[in-house]
Amino acid sequence: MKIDRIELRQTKMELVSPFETSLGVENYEEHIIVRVDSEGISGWGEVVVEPTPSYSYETLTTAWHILTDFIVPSLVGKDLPDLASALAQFAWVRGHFMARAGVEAALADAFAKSKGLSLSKFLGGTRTEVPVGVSVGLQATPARLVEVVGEYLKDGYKRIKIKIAPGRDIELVKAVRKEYPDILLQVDANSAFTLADIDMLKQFDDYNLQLIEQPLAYDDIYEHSVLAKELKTPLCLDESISNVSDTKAAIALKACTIINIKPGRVGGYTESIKIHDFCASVNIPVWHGGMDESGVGRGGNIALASLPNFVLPADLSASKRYYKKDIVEPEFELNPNGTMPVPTGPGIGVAIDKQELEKVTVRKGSFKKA
Ligand code: OSB
Ligand code: MG
Repeated sequence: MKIDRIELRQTKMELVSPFETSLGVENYEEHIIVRVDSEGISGWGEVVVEPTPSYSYETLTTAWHILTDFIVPSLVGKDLPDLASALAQFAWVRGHFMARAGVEAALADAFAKSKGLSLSKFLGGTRTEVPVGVSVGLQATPARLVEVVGEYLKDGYKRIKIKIAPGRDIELVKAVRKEYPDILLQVDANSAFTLADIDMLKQFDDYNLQLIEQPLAYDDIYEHSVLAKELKTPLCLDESISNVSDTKAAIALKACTIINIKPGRVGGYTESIKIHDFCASVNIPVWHGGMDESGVGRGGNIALASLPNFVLPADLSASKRYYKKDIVEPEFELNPNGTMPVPTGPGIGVAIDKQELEKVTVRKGSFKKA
């Protein structure tokens, strides 16, 4: 496929409600939408950066720089037979996983469309629907959290993840469990604790949690292995895992028994599938995380989450859980059984709402071979 043009759009979309985590509060999501035009086909991807280097070191500015100065010039004008040969053009770029993943997503969408395949089939997916849950931010009070959880359960979500932070931790779990003793429940700390918090963390063992996500430092594996020995609740790593090598280290050290996969965090679908396959080979379940994507990223994520070892419910909720109006058509909606349907049309399987995309665009660049 000849890469005729690449377009980048920095977008700003207002969340339906502020999303607070131990990292801070977000009112908007600001991402970069990538469009790859090739021989009459457009492939779409999403760079899931945030404005600040908090969850990851990448920011909107670093991603724009890496994309426009290195990755995009390595592709435009080239005739590339397959996804692997396209990725090889910028494999020399170290790190900058979100920037790379957004471009891989757009390329994969274009290659899948050129073969008339859904992205799910193109990536090796086997499911027709994906079990999903919802990630619930910190709320003003435990009572308000219980109310918000109740609303999501009413919407049909079968698994609830709550964000925790120092001083807003075990009390939140107690409050939710009191009202909902039997739901699938898990917590995510986004690296807010240290081993000094071990006595508090041990208390989670009394509340039948599916897992505790990333309690300790974002770049740590060893201390998680120390903590894991002390807890009955399974540990899951998010921020600490950037590639399949980290995955092997974490599993060998028994730092976790579950892995959260986000293509943006690990540099794309190809690395995600390596992690998925390795985990399957050693009986470690994985689940698909989320970065509050628009429908562009969500479509790709759902396709990836249709691979067989994504067994725990994903952080891939309906469009309306995040945005008043999504930038794809149709928007993503929950099935009555609490799953998300895997689109069967070519590529990500949803159309881009060009008018809505234009409305949320704050910066645009179009790149062709000079
Ligand atoms: O830690 O999983 C996380 C969103 C932004 C950054 C980090 C995380 C999250 C979420 C949201 O939990 C998951 C979603 O997209 O619903
Ligand atoms: Mg997380």
